[in-house]
Amino acid sequence: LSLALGTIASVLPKDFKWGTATAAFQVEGAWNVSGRGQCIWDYFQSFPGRIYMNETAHVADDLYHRYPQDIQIMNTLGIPNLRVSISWTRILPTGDVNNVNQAGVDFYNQLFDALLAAGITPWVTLFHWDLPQTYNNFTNQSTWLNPDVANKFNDYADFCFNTFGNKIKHWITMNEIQTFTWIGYGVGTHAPGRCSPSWGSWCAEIGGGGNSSTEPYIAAHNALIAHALAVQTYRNKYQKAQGGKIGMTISSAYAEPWNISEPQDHNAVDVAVAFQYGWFGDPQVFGHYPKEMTDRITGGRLPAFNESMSALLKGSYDFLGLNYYTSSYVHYTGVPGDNFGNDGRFWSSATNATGHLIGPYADSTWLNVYPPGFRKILRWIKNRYNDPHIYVFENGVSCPGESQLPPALALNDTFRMNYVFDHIMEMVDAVLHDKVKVKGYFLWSLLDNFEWTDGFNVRFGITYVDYNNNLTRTIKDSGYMYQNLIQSLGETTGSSENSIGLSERF
Ligand code: PNW
Repeated sequence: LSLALGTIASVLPKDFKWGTATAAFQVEGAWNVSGRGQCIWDYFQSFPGRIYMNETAHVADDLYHRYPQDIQIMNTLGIPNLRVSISWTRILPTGDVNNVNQAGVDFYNQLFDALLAAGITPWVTLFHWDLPQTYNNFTNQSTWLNPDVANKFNDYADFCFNTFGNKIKHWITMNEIQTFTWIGYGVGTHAPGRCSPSWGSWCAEIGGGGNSSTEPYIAAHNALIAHALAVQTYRNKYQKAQGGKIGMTISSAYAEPWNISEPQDHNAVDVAVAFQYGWFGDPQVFGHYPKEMTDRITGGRLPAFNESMSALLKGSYDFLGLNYYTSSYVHYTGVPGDNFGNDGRFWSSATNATGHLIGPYADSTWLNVYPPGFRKILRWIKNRYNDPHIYVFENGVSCPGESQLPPALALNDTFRMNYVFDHIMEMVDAVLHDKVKVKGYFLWSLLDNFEWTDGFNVRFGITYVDYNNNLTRTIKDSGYMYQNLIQSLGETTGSSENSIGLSERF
C-alpha cells in the first residue's frame, strides 16, 4: 500500500490543498458574547421539538474561546488548510454594515492571525446558513424570499473583503444553497422553518407559514443573485489588489438507476443531478437554470434571471465547489411536476428494484455510503462545465451508533476511516483516469459539532468532543489516518516512515 500511495502522490497536483471544514454556528458557541446579534438559527432552535433533545448551539464547541487548542490539533495532524465560516451577526449584529461590532471583527482577526502564524491557511465561507434574525419578519417577503437580502449580503461581503481580504485569499460565498432552501423553505425542518401546512404544522408557528412548491426556488434564486453580486464586488474592488479567488460550494448526491433495465430510470439519473448540482452550477457557468429544471418546474414557479443578472452570473466563479456525502437510486414516475417533491418526476430511494441497498447507512438518515458516486459526480461536473477547477469543500461521515459509545470506544472510528480512505481513492481515480481538475479536499469535520436538527447526537468529527466533560477534545483514529494520508499524498511529500505508518494501520 505504501508503494501505491507513493505512486498516487505523483498523480495529484503538487499544490493540492488538504484541509478540514467547519461552520461558525456549529462550533463557535458564545452566542450572546461581546455584542453578537441573533441569527435565524438562534431563533429556530428555541422552539421545543425542533432540535434533538431541545439542544442548542449556545455553547457548541466553544471554539470562540478555545480556538488556540483547535489550531494545536490541526498542527499535530499536519493539516495545512482550514475552512471556517464568518458569523454575519457576530460582526454586523443587525446584518447592516452601518452597525459594526468591533469585538466580532477583532475575534476573526485574531482567529485568522493565529491560523496564519501556525502555518494554516484559512478558507472563508461568507454564508453557512446563519442569516441575521432582523431579516426574518415571518412573511412571504422574509429572509431569502426578499430580493433585498441579496443586497444586504453584498454589503456584508464587501465589508468582509475590505476588512479581512489582506489575510484571506479564498472566499466561498454560499454553502449549499440547495440544503438551506430545500430544508428551510420546503420541508421546514431547518431555519427559517417555512413550509406548506401539509408538510408541518410547526411552520405556521415558527416561520409564519410558507409554500413548499414555490419558496425553495425563490429563496435559492435570491441567494444566487446574492452570490453574483458579491463576486462582482470582489472582482471590481478587491481581487486585483488582494490576489484571491472566489466561488461557491454546492452539495450534490449522485444517483444510480432504480431499475437497471429501464431507460427512463437512467434518464432520471441525469435529471436528478441536474436538479442538484446543476441548479447552482448551470447559473454560474451558463447564466441560466438547467433545461432539465425549466422543462419540469411548471406553473411559473421557477423564477428566471433577467438579462443583466444572467450576464452577471455567467462566469461568476474562479473554481467550482462540491460537498459530496451520499448517493441514491432514482426511479422515473412521470408524475407532472406541480407538487413539491415531484418536480423532477422521479423519486429516490436507498434501495433499488431488487431491494439492494446502495450502501451502508451512516448515523444520519440521509447518508448512505457510496464512494463510486464521488468519482461519478466529479466526472459529471468536468463534462458539463468544460473542465473547471474543482475544490471538494466537504466530504465526511457520521458513524452508526457513535454517540451511544463511551468516548474511549468512539475514538476507534473504523467506519469513518474506511469512508474517508475509500472516497479519497475515488477522487484520485477521478484525477488519474478521468483527468478531473480536483485542486483540494476538505474533510467534514475537524470537530464533532452541533449537527443542526440532530443536535450533538450525530458526530462528524475526526476529533471527539466530550459534551459531558468540559468539551474535552481527543483526536480519533480517523484523524491520525488523515494525518498519514496527507503526509503520503500531500503538499509535503511523505517520507517512507510515514507511508509505513499508514500501511501498518490497514
Ligand atoms: C452539510 N444531503 O449539509 C452541511 O454543509 C454541514 O453544515 C453539515 O454539518 C454536514 O453536511 C453534515 O450533515 C448537508 O442530503 C445536508 O446530501 C444534506 C446533504 C448534504 C449535506
